[in-house]
Amino acid sequence: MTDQIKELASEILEVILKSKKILLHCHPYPDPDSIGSVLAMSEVLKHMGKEVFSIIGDTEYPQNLLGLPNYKWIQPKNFTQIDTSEFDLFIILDSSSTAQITRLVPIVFPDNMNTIVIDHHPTNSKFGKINLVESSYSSTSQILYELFKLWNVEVSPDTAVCLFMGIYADTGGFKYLNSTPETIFVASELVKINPNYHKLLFDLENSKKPIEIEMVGLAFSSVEKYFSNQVVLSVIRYEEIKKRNLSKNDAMEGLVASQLRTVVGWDLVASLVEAEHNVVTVSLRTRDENKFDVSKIAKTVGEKGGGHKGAAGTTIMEPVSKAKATLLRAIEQAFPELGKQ
Ligand SMILES: [Mn+2]
Repeated sequence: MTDQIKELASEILEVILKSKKILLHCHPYPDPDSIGSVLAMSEVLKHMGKEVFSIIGDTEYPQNLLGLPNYKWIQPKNFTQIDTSEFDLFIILDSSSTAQITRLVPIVFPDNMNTIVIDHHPTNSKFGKINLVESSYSSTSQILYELFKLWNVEVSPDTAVCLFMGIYADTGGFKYLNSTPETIFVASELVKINPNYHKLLFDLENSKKPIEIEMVGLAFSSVEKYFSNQVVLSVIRYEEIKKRNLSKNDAMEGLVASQLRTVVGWDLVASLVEAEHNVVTVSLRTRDENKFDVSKIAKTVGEKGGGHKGAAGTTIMEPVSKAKATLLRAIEQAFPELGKQ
């Protein structure tokens, strides 16, 4: 537990206790850490007698997380569809910038609404009134567990399994370097409270739709290699998306960077999907985050980029061939050693 958490825990609790109606949101394409931390925080706040309203945000609720307890608490609304004047507090979880709240409009928080950011992304721009950003933590879920302990909140089985799923997913099942003894200790405490996580993990990893496999196939067949095969890209052009009449959600299934990374020697990989005309979503991964911090690329290229050393993403507003060139230039500039061993 860090000194910062200990210091901010009481300050955050004080603001919560003073608030009546609290807003929570999920970031676009929400993962188990986003959803899990929102559901866990919801339950704890409800227990404190607070009125809580949680919104899914810009994208849909993921099919592979329908087994999470109380998922119906999350309303199918985005930030533009709510009346912010009703809320005195917005607790912003697992989001490194306001673009992770909504990409539909620029965000200005009204004066009546206090804001608390709780996150673990090192690229977090600390845009809240209170900012608890712990970049050494595996997940927002892990931060929440420690906060709840400091608040003397009893973690219920529902809350426990939501936090466990967040930690599990954000550590890649305890495989990433962000998984520490502390992470596994917290996970173990959560599993003691609720040991029934196996079905949820099965559903998380085995809820694919046929279109997802088709998109993966499309991505794999588009692989291009650069810098002596150390850099590998998969590229899906807008024509392919249009031809299939895909939703943006389905198009994003073509982001296969984590699968490209499984190949020995493909040290820095990126997956590009032009889901809308001249809007290219880029997902970056590396096999060696100490050598190739891909969040540096995500931050310098395109818009609204960010993430972690080993896994990051950004959006480039260019036709896909131009976006590819922009990306390769940035990679070469950031890591001139590529292709030269
Ligand atoms: Mn997270």
